[in-house]
Amino acid sequence: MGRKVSRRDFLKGSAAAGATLVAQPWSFVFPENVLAADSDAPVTYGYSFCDMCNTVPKCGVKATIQDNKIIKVESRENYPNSPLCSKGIASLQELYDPHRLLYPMKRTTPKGSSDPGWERITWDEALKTIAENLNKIKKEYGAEKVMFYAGDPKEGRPAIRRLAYTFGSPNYGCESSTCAKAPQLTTQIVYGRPTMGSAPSDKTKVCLIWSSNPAHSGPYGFHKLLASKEKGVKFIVVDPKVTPTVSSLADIHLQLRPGSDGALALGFAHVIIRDGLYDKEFVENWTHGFEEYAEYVKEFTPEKVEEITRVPASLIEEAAILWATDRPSTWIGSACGTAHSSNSHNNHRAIVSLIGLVGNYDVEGAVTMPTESISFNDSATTAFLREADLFPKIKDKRVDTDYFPVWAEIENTIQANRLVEYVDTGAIRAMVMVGGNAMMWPQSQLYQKAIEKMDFSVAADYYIRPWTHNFMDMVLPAAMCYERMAALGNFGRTIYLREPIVEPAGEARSDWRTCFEIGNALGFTKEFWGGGEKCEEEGIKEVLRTLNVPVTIDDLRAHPEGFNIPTEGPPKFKKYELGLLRKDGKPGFQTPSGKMEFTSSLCEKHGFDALPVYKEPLESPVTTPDLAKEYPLILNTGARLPFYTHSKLRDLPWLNQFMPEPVVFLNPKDAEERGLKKGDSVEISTQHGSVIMTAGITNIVMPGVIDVYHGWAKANINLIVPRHFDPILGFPAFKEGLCQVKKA
Ligand SMILES: Nc1nc2c(c(=O)[nH]1)N[C@H]1C(S)=C(S)[C@@H](COP(=O)(O)OP(=O)(O)OC[C@H]3O[C@@H](n4cnc5c(=O)[nH]c(N)nc54)[C@H](O)[C@@H]3O)O[C@H]1N2
Ligand SMILES: Nc1nc2c(c(=O)[nH]1)N[C@H]1C(S)=C(S)[C@@H](COP(=O)(O)OP(=O)(O)OC[C@H]3O[C@@H](n4cnc5c(=O)[nH]c(N)nc54)[C@H](O)[C@@H]3O)O[C@H]1N2
Ligand SMILES: [Mo]
Repeated sequence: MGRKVSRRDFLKGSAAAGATLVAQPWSFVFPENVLAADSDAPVTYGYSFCDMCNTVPKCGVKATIQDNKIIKVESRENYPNSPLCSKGIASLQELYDPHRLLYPMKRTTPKGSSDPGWERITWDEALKTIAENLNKIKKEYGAEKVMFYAGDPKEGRPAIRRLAYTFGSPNYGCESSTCAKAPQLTTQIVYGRPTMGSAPSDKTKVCLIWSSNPAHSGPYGFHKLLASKEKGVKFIVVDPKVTPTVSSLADIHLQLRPGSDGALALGFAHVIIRDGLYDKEFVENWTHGFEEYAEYVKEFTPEKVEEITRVPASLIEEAAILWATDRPSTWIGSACGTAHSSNSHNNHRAIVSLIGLVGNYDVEGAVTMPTESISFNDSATTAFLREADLFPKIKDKRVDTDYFPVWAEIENTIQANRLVEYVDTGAIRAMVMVGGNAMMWPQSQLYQKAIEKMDFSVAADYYIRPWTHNFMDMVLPAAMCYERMAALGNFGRTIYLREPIVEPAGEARSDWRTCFEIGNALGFTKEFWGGGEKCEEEGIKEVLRTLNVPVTIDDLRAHPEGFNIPTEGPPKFKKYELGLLRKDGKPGFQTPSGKMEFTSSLCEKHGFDALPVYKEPLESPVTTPDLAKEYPLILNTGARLPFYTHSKLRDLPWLNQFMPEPVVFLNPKDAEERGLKKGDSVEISTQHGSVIMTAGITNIVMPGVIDVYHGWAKANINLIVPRHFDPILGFPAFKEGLCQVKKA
């Protein structure tokens, strides 16, 4: 081990780095003193779970601790998810990164200056300033003018949401406006309940993975899919790219043109109905709008669908027949591939309608709903969130209703993607953000300006991220997962409590504590337990007190291996027959018609297509042929990399080595046509501007499409992504705009 350094030296070193962190280039030299604690200090072990990919549930971690420093992380034994991936192993490099934000900071220059002149302040000053600003806006304009926002990090969400509703603003939104809400709300519209699909069980014969690459995006579950494959489950994978999921699982790979998913799904339905392979009993008794749907899909012959999607007609036939006949078959949906399209809701609706069409809804081995679930919502309860009592009184003041009425009718969190418009119209004047990123929206520069224009804004983060925080008034240091309590983790009916295993760096605080302290400073002392060191624990107790199953914090503490709440009986299936899906206890579905809806009553009510109508992407050779002459390539952005999470982790040396610079992948044919070689510096342009990246050339990307990773501050692809939103649910078209690539 290296040089011995005391804890005091270590903290001194971190503080010095903290003071200069903004101006630093992101060069990271892993300080040897961090991992080498005093060798005579006793070794202890701590148990935690990883938060590096912001996915819940997480992977279990066993940490070796010496002198209040974690010196090693490894997989936790006897834990439902344990394979630590590269990100989990590199979590120590983030924990001990000398660039971390350690203290509250306020800007000292006017907004619009290139350097905010960050100056360290005390927590007391920070909380006082935040409370003064928010209460002033509330008094002058109304509490609803303050937006509360959480990025992809999930753990702080219950706390900030409780803060929003307690303060009196219904305007809590999160990054799911660009992400998982698309499949969730779509299935809710069709079946009355949100789902993103079900992994195969022992009964499953076929698994349809539609635009997801869990080999990269969900390593904790991917090995289970490999095991299903070994047991004989057949896989159909729909993806424009030859991903590792395709190469390791797919029996049939449907390599479609991005954004054409709706047509492909309607083509499946065409074959299934034409051949009489649908579930007649289910369709007759439990569905709404089938005749209209059956009539509509007649035009989607395999030949026509081949023309639209580029998938060979024979493969469409083969896949549709396999899906319909080898039952039970299950579906795994994605928050990305089909969500990020200008017709995302209807495309998704066409896909998920295929589940009911073949009677694969809530059948063992197919797409199932939990029988006795623990009522967690965002890792908390609706009572904890104040969603049940306070939100209904203020919901009329939400800002998104006129823009996205379908969303606003069924979902309490707001659709945040119109932030630019909310600020421009004066509907939003201030923001409290927990772990968000302005670079994640299309035409990010407009969002940065919108944030800058606000009267007041504050964010909590692990780092100062100039592309977001330079436009704000204040940043607060967030404690990382090993340093903080909350939120509860659960795998089905087994609940885990996570307590801090090391002290927070500098003055970093958990997002729960930060939100509770803000609430307290705003005057809601009772609701936030007076703030202070114990308030997170009080918050957890409140979650447990309002849960629908009996469990206390002491139970959880006594069961570090997970506290299991037994079910009352075996799982039940076809719950629509048993009256277990509707609030009134009657058989059927929690939709306006009480049935699974091939034609959506809700969409129709708000003036949208009742059928899942296929529409071409707003930019495509078909819709905008003139634009396509100048910009002939499809701009497909944001596929997940196994070693980065969005913009995060890009400067950790153990991870950065895998892709140190922004890369754009092109098919060899497109590269050759443009005279490009691997490693060339290239300019990617759209009608909104250009960014420079390094060319990678590979035939895993289909001809005519480029594959670009998002989240690079030095080459933010979202600067040039068109600001097209799905008209029904508001998802951005990250995966289908038109572009050109040239040597730079
Ligand atoms: N390592 C890592 N893991 C992550 C994340 C991360 O940043 N890093 N992010 C997390 C988050 S927030 C999310 S939302 C999930 C996303 O999880 P996934 O949805 O599995 O992630 P992607 O890699 O975006 O997979 C989408 C796939 O869709 C394909 N695709 C692109 N366009 C289209 C299209 O038009 N149609 C179809 N059918 N497919 C298309 C892409 O080629 C890609 O293979 O990953 C989560 N996991
Ligand atoms: N072009 C394109 N754009 C996309 C996508 C795409 O596929 N293509 N995908 C979209 C999707 S699906 C998503 S989910 C979004 C992701 O959007 P974001 O979640 O906004 O993106 P991140 O870059 O992960 O930013 C998270 C920030 O939170 C900080 N952070 C991490 N953990 C914590 C924590 O626990 N507490 C606090 N306080 N801070 C924390 C990080 O340091 C970072 O600054 O991007 C969307 N944008
Ligand atoms: Mo996401």
